[in-house]
Order: sequence, then C-alpha cells, then structure tokens
Amino acid sequence: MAVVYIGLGSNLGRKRANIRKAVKLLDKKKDIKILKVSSLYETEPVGYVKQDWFVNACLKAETNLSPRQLLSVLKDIEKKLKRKRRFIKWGPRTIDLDILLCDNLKLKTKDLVIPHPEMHKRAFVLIPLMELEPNLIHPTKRKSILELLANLKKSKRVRKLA
Ligand code: PH2
Ligand code: MG
Ligand code: MG
Repeated sequence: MAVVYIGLGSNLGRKRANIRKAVKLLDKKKDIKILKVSSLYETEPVGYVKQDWFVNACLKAETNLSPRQLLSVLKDIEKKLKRKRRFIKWGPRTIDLDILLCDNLKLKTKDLVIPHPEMHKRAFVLIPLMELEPNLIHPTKRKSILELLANLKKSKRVRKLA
C-alpha cells in the first residue's frame, strides 16, 4: 500500500460541489481508501491569471494502485465531471486532480512527474497540505511542507472557506 496526496481544484461551474463530487467518486473506488480531506480554500489563479478564482483542497489516501493506474482513475473522474481539455495551458476547468506525492517516490515520465513539479511553489497546494501533514518531507526538496510554505516569497491569495 502506498500513501498518496492528491490536489483538487475547480474554477468553473459549481466549484465546491465539483470538489465534493470528486472526493465522493474517489471514495467509491475499492482500491483507494481516503484517510483525510483538507478544508476547502478559495484561491487566486496562478499562471493564467485572467480566469475566475479557484476552490482548492488536498486529500490523503492509501492505495494499492500504481501511480500510473491512479492517474488513469483521476483522469476518468475528471472526464465524468465534464472537464474539457482546452487550449489554454492552466486555463479554467470544472475539476483538476493532480497526484502531488506518492510515498517517497521520485518519478519522471513524459506524462507523469512525482512529486508534482509545481507543488512546492504553490500556496494553494501547500496550505491545504499543511493542514493534513505539516511535517511531511518533500522527497526531492528535502524540506517539510511548513518550511516550503515559509520559503514562498510572494504568493497569491488563499482564503479558507467556512
Ligand atoms: N491550477 C492550475 C493553474 N493555476 N491556480 C489556482 N489558484 N488553483 C489551481 O488549482 C490552479 C491554478 C493548473 O492546474
Ligand atoms: Mg493542476
Ligand atoms: Mg492536472
């Protein structure tokens, strides 16, 4: 069994409902056991900025799937929630499910990189992750989530939702 952390994001349609639906669909999979889900956060867009704010969250799960199998489960759920692939990189989406970490694994392939190559720069990932596991060590940066967050120079706004 591997312990994995997954980032969830939505900025199109009913954002909070999309996140909750994705969690529910993941929870139904017999090969995935959700251990913890963070609060939801309202977050300023990073990258492509002319788009609506996101709702983001992270979850911790246990799985016997390989990272590649897990990725394909996540893609299926994205499809189910009507995510359309668009031409704008980092543009609006009903749901985005990213593998952030998978035990201490370091993996670099064309379509899957673990740890997620942007996670250490993004407050919208680190803040919900800190809620789950502040002392977790990032396998390549060799720093805790708390330290990575403290190292962010200027970060976009992140607000916890009630
Ligand atoms: N996802 C992106 C690009 N920018 N910004 C926020 N605030 N939240 C996201 O989930 C996000 C983003 C690409 O996946
Ligand atoms: Mg993403
Ligand atoms: Mg993605």
